[in-house]
Amino acid sequence: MKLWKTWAVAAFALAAMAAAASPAMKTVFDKTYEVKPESALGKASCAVCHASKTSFKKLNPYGTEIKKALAARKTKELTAEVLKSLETLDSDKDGVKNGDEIKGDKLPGDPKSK
Ligand SMILES: [Ca+2]
Repeated sequence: MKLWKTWAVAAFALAAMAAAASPAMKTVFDKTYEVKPESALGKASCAVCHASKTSFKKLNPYGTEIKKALAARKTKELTAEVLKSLETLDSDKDGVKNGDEIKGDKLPGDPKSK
């Protein structure tokens, strides 16, 4: 009985981790745009889409548009196609399109970075 409880807790924890946005999403982004660890995008890491590196519950404007695009596709799996579909948008409204910001190693979810 005790062992079963331990297993249930572990399974729940794993499920919770899978539901949260995940290093897997960052991997897709990094692969799609060939992000180098020493670049601004590489250093921003999770903060490319999240409000900060430590505040994962909040998304920045770019992360919010990714979330919308995934919801529209009824999926939770981030793909290169989803990312590319957002390149012509200007998520943080700083006048520079997401695709151009990413190519220029700027943050598409931070209006102070363009
Ligand atoms: Ca922008």
